[in-house]
Amino acid sequence: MRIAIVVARFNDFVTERLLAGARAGLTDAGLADGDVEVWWVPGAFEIPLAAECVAASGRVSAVVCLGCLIKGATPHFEYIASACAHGIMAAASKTRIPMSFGVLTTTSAEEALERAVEGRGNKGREAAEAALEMARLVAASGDAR
Ligand code: DLZ
Repeated sequence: MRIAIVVARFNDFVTERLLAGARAGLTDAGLADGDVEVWWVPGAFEIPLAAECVAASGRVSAVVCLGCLIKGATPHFEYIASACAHGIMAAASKTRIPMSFGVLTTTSAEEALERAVEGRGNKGREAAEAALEMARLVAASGDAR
């Protein structure tokens, strides 16, 4: 199985940790480093298009989407968060490739860091596990690529 991770650079002091958690989750599930491709994008707003592009390439069974929106620092937080969530769902529906939502929406940097701890509780790891579960489900349904 090959998996893509699309990760936003904005707030990379958090997203780097989400990426590490996602990579650890995929490694623990038996994937080799070579089975994982990482796409960096500027911010959460750009995640859906990159996720759709990599899904449409036919190379991957699922896409893990990682980002971090911090309300205090982002006046148009709701717009970006909503566009990101709806865009990811639309991209998954269009390509029929599962995409998981590991995009934090918090009120402070402290809250975000709490969700990016090492090990269990890291939302990047949880998003990777969800993507794998969905990829297996889609494969079992006979709709696998
Ligand atoms: C512009 C912006 C702001 C203010 N805040 C965030 C954020 O908290 N998290 C995030 O991932 N991206 C943010 N961005 C950047 C937008 O997602 C996008 O990259 C830019 O508006 C350029 O299209």
